[in-house]
Amino acid sequence: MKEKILITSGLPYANGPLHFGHIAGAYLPGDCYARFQRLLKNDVLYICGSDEYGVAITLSADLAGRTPKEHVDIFHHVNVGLFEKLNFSFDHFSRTTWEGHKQPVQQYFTDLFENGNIEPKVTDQLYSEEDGGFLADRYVVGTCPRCGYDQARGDECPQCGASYEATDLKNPKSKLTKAPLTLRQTKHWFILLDKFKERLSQWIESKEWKPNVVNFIKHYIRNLHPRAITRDSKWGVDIPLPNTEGKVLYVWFDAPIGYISSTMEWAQKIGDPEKWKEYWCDEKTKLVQFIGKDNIPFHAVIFPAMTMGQNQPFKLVDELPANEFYNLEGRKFSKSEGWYIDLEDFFSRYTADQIRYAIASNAPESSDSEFTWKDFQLRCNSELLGKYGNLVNRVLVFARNNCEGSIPQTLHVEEVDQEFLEQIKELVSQARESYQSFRLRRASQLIMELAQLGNVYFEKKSPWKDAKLDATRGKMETTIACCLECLKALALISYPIIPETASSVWKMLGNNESLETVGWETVMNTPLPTHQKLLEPTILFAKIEDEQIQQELDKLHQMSNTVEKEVSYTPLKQQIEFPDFEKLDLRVGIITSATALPKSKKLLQLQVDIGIDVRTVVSGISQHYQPEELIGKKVVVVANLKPAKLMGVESQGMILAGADEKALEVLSVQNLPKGSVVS
Ligand code: B3M
Ligand code: ZN
Repeated sequence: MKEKILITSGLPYANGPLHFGHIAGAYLPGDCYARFQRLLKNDVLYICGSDEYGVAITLSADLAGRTPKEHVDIFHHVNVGLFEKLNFSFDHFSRTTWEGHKQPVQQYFTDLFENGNIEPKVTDQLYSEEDGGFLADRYVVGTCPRCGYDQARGDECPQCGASYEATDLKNPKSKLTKAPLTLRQTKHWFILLDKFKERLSQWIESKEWKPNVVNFIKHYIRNLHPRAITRDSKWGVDIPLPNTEGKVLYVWFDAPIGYISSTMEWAQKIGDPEKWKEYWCDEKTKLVQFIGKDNIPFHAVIFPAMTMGQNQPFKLVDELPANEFYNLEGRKFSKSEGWYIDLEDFFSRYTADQIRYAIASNAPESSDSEFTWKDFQLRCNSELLGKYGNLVNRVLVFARNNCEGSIPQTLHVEEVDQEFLEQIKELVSQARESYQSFRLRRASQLIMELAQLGNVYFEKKSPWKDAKLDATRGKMETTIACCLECLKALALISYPIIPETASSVWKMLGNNESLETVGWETVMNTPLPTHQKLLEPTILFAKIEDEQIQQELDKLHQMSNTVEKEVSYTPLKQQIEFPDFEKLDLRVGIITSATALPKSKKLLQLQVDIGIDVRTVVSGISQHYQPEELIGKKVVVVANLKPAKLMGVESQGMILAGADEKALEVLSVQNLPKGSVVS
């Protein structure tokens, strides 16, 4: 029976270029799954689109000096371009700024509102005269209520990590205009999520999702409370209520409905405008949503609650394969920190299949994983080229030279051949299982196991020996026919991950119809037709040299080093007169002893010889220096500072040091003798 499968991948924000980290999370697994299900001849619809509203977008548009629309136009096209380069097979890729998106979004709101699941509430929010409105958290900076850091963000402090409401900040200011902010009352609408606790808990019980996903959701459901679904902004879907100017629906309210509106746009595009309902409004549809783990609450709880509380018979998600994070060489991908791969550059040297395979074989399925250039090289050279490419090439070249370039007969099937054919079938069925259960890593392994099986069989049967004598020709032909069966299976099971390569192997075997047209069952149950003409084999993968990988690594480190790090400098103190400065008596002194002060984490007790006398100085540097490394060091001492008691010890001066948040360095001189005056 044909299954109806609606597949979605999380809608990417049109707010910047996607990178391989995103691709590994929500996209490549979705595309491989869609391709696999099409091979099974299921009724597949694969939907995605750009997520184009929200404050994150207006803020980056403002910073870039563009209107939000100009901004999303740019990144929508950039991301569509990337998906094309990676051979993605979406049936439709829409945008939430599409005209038709509004209607279902407003319908959700109206239904929820009329059903008593949405209520307004008046709250105090930060308002800016100068910016002409209320400011969302991301637009606010101020002084951290916990540590006093004066560049704290609207929702959290980068210095001490505190998280709070923007209204808790001291001296809140607009990030853009620096204007001071005041509190004003504003009305917002809240979805009463707590009303759905019971239904959500029951619904989640029936799901056999990954344990970490299910546990996370159960915990999340216990703590549900009303959540604001409107914002003070002009960029978003209008609230379908009177007197709501200057307010729009929150991006996480409209975005998931983008899956539905994208399907509606698809139906219009194919000239059958009602057809979207066959997917969204049919209990028999299987809805599979691919996302990154940070999107779990919205897909597993909030959107399902929204759907439960409105009036259309829309599907709830059936499978939620949420992936962990995928990093780059031990760090998060970050364009602003120069830690990324330039994709234009990447695709000028490597192919979509190479990166698709590298990501799939190391996908962040049960824990975070990462892209490293070394791993990429290894996967491409020893697996794709060394195992897969090698088998395809040696078999096809041999068949051209020895079997008149067509598929030979299998007249001499012996036990080893029979066994080989059985093993092929077994690996193919395991691969099918793996794809079905969203395990791309395992599927990638199986592809290579199958290629290796073929290579070992070819070696073992040594058809080049049998080709020499007429008596053994039949045996050689059987060997090659079996090898070609192996290539056929290899093309089939590798198609979801490396579709371009798989399709060309399939064609080289002389097939005209595409793999998807023929389908998994038929491919496996029908032997390749005897005498079918083989095509000339072409090179599938190029070797990646060590120097190339070294260059990639050098480039990455260079980019990250040249990025100017964002630093906030301590403000300058008030100006002083020269006589004020002259009062200081600074001397070069040699540290003659250094010991830790008991009970103090920071202080060291030093003896410093400044020529005139030897004095005790207590200095707060023990977290940065071992006592031994200080002995003999020539430092600069403030020699006329009034003595002060620190932890019970009289300190007769101070040594100069420079410091930032992390590092501290004592100022020292090289050649001057002790007692020298510093001025
Ligand atoms: N754009 C978040 C993200 O890219 C968001 C997903 C929306 S799915 C409806 O992580
Ligand atoms: Zn702080």
